[in-house]
Amino acid sequence: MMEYFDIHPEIKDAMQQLLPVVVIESTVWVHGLPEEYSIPALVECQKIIRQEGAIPAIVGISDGRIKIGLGAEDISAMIDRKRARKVNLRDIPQCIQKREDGATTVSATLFMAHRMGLPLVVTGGMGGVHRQAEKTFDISADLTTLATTPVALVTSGIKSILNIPATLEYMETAAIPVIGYRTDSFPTFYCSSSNLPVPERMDEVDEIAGILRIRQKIGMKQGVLIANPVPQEYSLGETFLEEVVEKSLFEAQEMEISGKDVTPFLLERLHTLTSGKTIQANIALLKENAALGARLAKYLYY
Ligand code: PSU
Ligand code: MN
Repeated sequence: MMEYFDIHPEIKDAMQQLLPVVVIESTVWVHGLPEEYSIPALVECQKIIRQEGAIPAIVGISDGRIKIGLGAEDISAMIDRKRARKVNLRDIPQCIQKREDGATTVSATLFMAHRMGLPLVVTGGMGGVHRQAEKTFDISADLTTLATTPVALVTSGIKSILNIPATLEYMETAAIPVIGYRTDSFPTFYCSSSNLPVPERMDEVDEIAGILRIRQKIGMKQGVLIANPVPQEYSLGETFLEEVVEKSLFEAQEMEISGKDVTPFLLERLHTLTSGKTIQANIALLKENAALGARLAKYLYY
């Protein structure tokens, strides 16, 4: 298996010494944020993780090699080469075979973390059941992968562009536990709250870590979603957000955007329609998730 992996020496060392490692996906930096924001935000997130006493491991595919522990300069180079595809779980082998660059989504990153024996992944907001999924069948592989991969995922809930109640139902069916960190209501990425309750609320990191440990010991195979709301001061108003989401969804339909292009398109439209407010929220929540991920990783061992 290691034939296709390049593991950064720092990560190798950390794993040998059982130091806390926080795995970070790469699609958000390459396709989810404009470059002028993404690289500084990534540098900031890495710094936060280190300050909290853990080691950041960005995962992606470069020239057909699976990389565990990319640097911000590698992501920047990947953006400049402009050929990084968005790699879902199913795309990994093809990306390797064609020696392409690939930015890994949550689904691909969960898989890689699990193969490495690393217990925790951080993102902004994971994918879910899309609105109108009953017609389009658009359900993110993030969900199906989390249902079958025992890794903890720190996210700010799911994106407001999705069908949130349907995604919560899906997670109940798939036996994915959803833990609200210091929140009673399920956060929806740009919004710190929704009218939907979280199935579990936990206020302390060691309590969450305890649950992860029990799950590992009794051999549960699902991942765990840890929902960490965007900080209040960056949270967008629900009505305003709904308005711009509806508008972007309409545009996507008109332009016949489908498949993996849907999410990046909608994020980009929202960034424009909110004059950058969603970018600020996105960056703020990524930093929060990096910090929480690092604090949590310190309680976990491989
Ligand atoms: N969170 C963000 N920005 C993003 C994403 C998440 O803040 O760009 C990406 C993640 O990589 C996630 C992907 O896995 O969107 C989901 O895409 P889709 O809906 O096509 O499965
Ligand atoms: Mn999709």
